[in-house]
Amino acid sequence: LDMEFDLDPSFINTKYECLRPTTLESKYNQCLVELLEVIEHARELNGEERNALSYRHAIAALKAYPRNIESYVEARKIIGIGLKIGNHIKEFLTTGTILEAEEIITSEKYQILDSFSRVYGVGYKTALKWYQRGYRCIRECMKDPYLTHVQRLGLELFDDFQKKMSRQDIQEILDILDKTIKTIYPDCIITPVGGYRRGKEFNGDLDVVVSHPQETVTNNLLKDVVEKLIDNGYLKHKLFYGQSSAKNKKDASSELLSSHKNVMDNLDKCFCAFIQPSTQICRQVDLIIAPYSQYPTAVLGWTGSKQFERSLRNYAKKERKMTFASHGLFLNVIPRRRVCVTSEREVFDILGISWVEPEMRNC
Ligand code: DCP
Ligand code: MG
Repeated sequence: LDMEFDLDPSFINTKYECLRPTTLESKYNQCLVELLEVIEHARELNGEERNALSYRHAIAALKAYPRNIESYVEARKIIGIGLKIGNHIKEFLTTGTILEAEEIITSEKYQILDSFSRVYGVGYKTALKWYQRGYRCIRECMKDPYLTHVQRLGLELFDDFQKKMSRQDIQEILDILDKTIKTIYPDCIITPVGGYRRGKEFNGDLDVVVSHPQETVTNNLLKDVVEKLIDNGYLKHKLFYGQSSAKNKKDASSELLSSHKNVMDNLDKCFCAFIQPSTQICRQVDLIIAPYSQYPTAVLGWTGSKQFERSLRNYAKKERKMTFASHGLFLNVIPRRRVCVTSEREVFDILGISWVEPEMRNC
């Protein structure tokens, strides 16, 4: 009851992260957040997805909380912080740490599963399988006789993909993409999204939405762009190429798509291993093609964060009876009806959500 009065009004206590502006790092409860992130990740590696999800909600709420949490009672007033996580916070407030998180960090099994799961195209299931086969490092996994093509590539590119890109590294790649794409289609619109657009200093990959004012041009855009990038020697491997619609969900690419990007749109895309000329490091570049009419939702859907996108989809569905996806906004009537949008802002307006700057979508 007292909460509403003595808190910064920019903090909204809600279960929907998309209603709440969140910066990259919490000024306040960062240490607590980092410990809870360890437990969340351990749950994820253990296949306890629902449990992991409840940690993610709590973590997001703590990141957005505008002051240091000082008591258990205060913590429990926050939506998303229940008994379990409340108790972790109590322990943190009295001992300065969370024993379970400390134990996870030092556990050898966790460290190994964590590194396996960071291999491109590998989710917790494959990571666990490799662990159970007795492999303890990336080099040992490479000898596995059952590797898929993408897993082998992921293992070979592991060291390069682990290296983060500075904003300058990303600018270099964006300049190349811009020049290459515009020699074929001068009017293309090339928009960096993902963590880069949210202002992250260092990024593991670069996500780019490519569109063109002429709707029909996008039909062949992916093929033409990818061919050109190969011809020019930039694109070394295609990690995923095509459309990832619901019907592909059960095929071989399903773990790849659910581990790397849980993409639920049917936009053309190519996940590339891209040689950065100045460093000769292989970088992960994800190209997403959007027809002009889907460009606003593609940019919104690929800017993230993952938690922001998840909450946006849930908000649309539960509060507005709509479906939000990167390929469009729909009314959930029978038959489903597309709502035309011409800008990212318009999507917020239609959903009845206040505009959130990309830099504030870091939940
Ligand atoms: N995305 C999503 N749901 C997922 C995965 C991705 O909505 N399960 C969207 C939002 C992400 C964007 O795609 O921000 C790009 O995905 P990345 O995995 O590249 O995530 P980020 O760019 O946010 O972080 P980073 O690349 O630094 O890991
Ligand atoms: Mg990214």
